[in-house]
Amino acid sequence: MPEPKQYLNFIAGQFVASSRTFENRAPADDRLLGQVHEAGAAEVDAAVAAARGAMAGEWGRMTVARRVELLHAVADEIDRRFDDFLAAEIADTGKPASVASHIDIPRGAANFKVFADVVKNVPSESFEMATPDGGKALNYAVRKPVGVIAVICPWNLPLLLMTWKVGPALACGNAVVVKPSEETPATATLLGEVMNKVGIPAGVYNVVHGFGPGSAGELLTRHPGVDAITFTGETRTGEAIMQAAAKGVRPVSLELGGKNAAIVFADCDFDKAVTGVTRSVFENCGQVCLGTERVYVERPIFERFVQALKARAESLKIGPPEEKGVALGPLISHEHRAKVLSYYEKARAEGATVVTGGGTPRMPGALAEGAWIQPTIWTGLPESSAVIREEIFGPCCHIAPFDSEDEVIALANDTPYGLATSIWTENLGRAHRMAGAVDVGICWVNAWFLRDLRTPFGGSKASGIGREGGVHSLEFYTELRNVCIKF
Ligand code: NAD
Ligand code: 6OD
Repeated sequence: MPEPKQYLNFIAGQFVASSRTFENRAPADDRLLGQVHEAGAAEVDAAVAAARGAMAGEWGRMTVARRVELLHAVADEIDRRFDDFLAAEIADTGKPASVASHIDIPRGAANFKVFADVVKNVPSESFEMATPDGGKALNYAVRKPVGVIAVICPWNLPLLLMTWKVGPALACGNAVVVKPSEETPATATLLGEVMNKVGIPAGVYNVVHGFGPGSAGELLTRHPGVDAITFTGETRTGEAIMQAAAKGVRPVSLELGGKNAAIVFADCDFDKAVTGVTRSVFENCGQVCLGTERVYVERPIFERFVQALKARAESLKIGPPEEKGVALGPLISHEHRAKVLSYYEKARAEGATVVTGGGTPRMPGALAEGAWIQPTIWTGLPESSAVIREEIFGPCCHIAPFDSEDEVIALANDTPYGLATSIWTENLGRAHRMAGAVDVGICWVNAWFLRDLRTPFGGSKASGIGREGGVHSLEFYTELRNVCIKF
């Protein structure tokens, strides 16, 4: 049994303890992984001061070429320590090693390389103009770092979503203070070791641990030394962060919740659609913001599709991260399981047909203490049901039939959220029509969670503000300055 770890804050290149700690437990079996050092006002002040110091020092003067070189070195060092990152991520989240080793950790490294290359290659605009006195002026735009960026992260894809912000922020020359989720402190802490190893100057990357309200999250987002806030998490938390950002008129980038629809037409490639929807509903135990919780299937294939998805759900092997063939880990915590199970109860109370699941699996030995849950499918609920309207963030979906494009567009768009949709059809014209009609930031056709990091990523309506990815990240992480020279 390994010794419980100490998850320390990382401030100005040093690992820093604090007087208050809280437990980090593994969702797979509730074992104690270690003690997390909660940052108070003193640690948050120190982290912000370290970041400001870095901006005023070597980092602020560094050439783009050197910054790019360093960020490539960060990615290479994550790759070199792949097994350490993998072990840390699967202990904190309980997700299958097969998932974390294909998605979370490789993306953790890629996020540094891709944005370093974007910054290296991005052109700037220039306009020559005639002036009233018969002369000329040349306008050109230059990108400057914004300053100190607060990065507030969720627990579902901890390294991936944290580096998705830290990569572009650093590539653009900013310094960051990261507040990882209280549920998943490990990989952000480990990244501090990587930063020191490759020679990122002290203060460029800082980590403060803790909770949201009344803790490190709120202290950081309210801190006057923070110039901008980038946040991924629940829509309600996004509202609180936007209020904090209003003081000082600081920019926010918000990647928030979703209630995403999958739309399956009778002309789809049936097996591909079933495989795709199985992934979009159940991957990461349903804890992906882009995941599907509402499935609409064209009536001629409705019954066949429900039975096929049921068979797939029942074939998913539930088990601990390292076990071969496991497809479904636990939920992140007992608290989150209680929330998801409350929706399982609501579905029953509202008269759903429970096609499969609806409860918790029996797990052997120590695993019986984990936050396990059954993959669940419902049919027969009215669209007004809480299960169809509210984000659950678990391995579950409701399936309803539809009869026409217009009907399914109205159903898919009838939600306060607007994050992602996946559409399954072999009809090209229909694919384009539907992609134009659904009110979301990301629309996949015959795919799901297929990512090209150069593309705009974000949500409409209550799913977020702003777009990140490729050059779109530069819009948030840089100030674009126009220089006008008369000659
Ligand atoms: P959460 O909002 O509960 O917490 C996210 C982070 O915010 C945590 O670090 C938390 O400590 C911090 N926080 C909470 N209250 C705060 C406050 N008042 N001030 C400052 N910080 C505060 O979200 P979660 O439960 O960690 O993640 C799940 C949610 O995230 C789901 O709603 C999911 O849809 C969403 N999500 C969205 C995206 C996206 O790209 N749109 C990606 C992943 C997750
Ligand atoms: O792939 C990404 O860049 C991204 N931001 C994914 C978000 C997943 C949400 O859980």
